[in-house]
Amino acid sequence: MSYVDEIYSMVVEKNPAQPEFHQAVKEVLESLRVVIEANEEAYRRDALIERLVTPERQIIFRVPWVDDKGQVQVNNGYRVQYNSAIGPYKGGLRLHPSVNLGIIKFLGFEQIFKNSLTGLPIGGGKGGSDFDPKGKSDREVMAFCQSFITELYKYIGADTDVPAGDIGTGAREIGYMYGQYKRIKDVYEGVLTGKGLSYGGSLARKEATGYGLLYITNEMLKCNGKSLAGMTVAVSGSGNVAIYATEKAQQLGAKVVTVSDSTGWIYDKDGIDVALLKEVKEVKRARLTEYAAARPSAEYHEGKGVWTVKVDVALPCATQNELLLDDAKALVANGVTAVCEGANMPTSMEATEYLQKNGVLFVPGKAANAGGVATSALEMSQNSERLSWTFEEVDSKLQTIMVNIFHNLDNAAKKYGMDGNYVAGANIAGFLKVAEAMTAQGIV
Ligand code: NDP
Ligand code: 2IT
Repeated sequence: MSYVDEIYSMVVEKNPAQPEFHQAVKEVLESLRVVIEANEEAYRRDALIERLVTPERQIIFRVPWVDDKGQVQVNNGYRVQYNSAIGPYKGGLRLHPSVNLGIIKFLGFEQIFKNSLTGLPIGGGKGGSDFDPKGKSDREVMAFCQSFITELYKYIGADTDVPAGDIGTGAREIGYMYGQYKRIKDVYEGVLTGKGLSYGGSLARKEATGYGLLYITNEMLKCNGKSLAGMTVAVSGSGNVAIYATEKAQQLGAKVVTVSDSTGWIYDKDGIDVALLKEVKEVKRARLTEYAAARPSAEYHEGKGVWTVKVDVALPCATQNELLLDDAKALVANGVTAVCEGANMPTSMEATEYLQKNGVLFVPGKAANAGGVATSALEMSQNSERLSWTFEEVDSKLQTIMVNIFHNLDNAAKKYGMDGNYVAGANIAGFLKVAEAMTAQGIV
């Protein structure tokens, strides 16, 4: 059996019932096969790939909190500190009922390569809880966040591990967590990113993931002789990533005709009204039915369906495995040009392969959504120097980073004989830097 196949079998055997984690490892290892086989002897001797797929540390803890009725609730908390070869652990905290160890490990594993691709000194980590902020009062969310940090504070720090937002964790949650960390540790440090602007947050962090997705999409289309201006776009999700992807796509001259949430989706033939979407989702924390009720040009549909709409570009920005083989077939049948992932692993492997085989330009999440964590690293820099940069400064650095990421993965794909395969390019380029740092630092 080849080294790659051995490692994949070991991962499946040692980590049962974690299908998303297996999927993430499989996708990366398949891309790395050519690199690993060329260095097999040294990597085997150093067990480099075994170390790469095994988290440095996994923390699982109880999170008790009291709801508004006086009832004690108990959730599970997680932080997987995956790889610190190139910097302190960095990655978001997901608050969603579907969270379990396998989900956090898949996200943490992806984060290693994503963070490497940014070119900034950040290692990979991820955390979260099966707590569902939806439908909870602000006081309940605060009670949960304070209890979560009362345990997690022991393991994080500005130079150790710097969590941030992800699904269900936005400015409100980061604020409550930051306050509790400061109260316990009595230090004012950049231990979390995505903070509010009045207490150390960075301008443009809120917009960064969605904007970054469009910067890389735009560059990729340009390098393939196409232009985003005038194109029609389908976005899924209606959270942080989806909202700012929609905003930037429209600023760049495209028309976004869909958004979705976990109950339904919108088709808006006139293009999504971003101000209204922000009002419904960011201010009222309401469902998309409210968007449809306020917008005559919008149709609301229950369930899934954004990938059935005829578009030039598809941007999955909700969650993992939301774009499956049948969705890929529908997109191809409708003549889609590009699919770029705003979410983490939204496209299944079968769907990705189908899109690539049918000539669709495909940029994977670990490259396409890296603008969020890259801007988090810029927030860390500002906190360290105790200064705040302007929106334009941060946004211009973000643009440069996203353009560089595209050229890095494009060049890596070409160098290894897989021209245009941006999945392979992203995995290889992300891996090589981490592997070199791990090798240089000895067996740790
Ligand atoms: P939000 O919580 O702001 O929004 C998530 C959106 O996706 C909501 O519209 C939500 O609908 C929908 N969604 C979530 N889970 C499901 C599900 N199981 N089925 C259907 N719809 C679902 O999260 P973000 O926008 O921050 O994150 C979206 C994706 O982007 C995630 O994959 C995240 O890991 C990734 N990402 C986020 C970054 C960031 O900076 N925030 C950076 C890089 C990647 P509903 O409200 O109904 O649940
Ligand atoms: O998946 C991700 O990259 C994020 N949720 C952002 C992580 C961060 O540290 O900003």
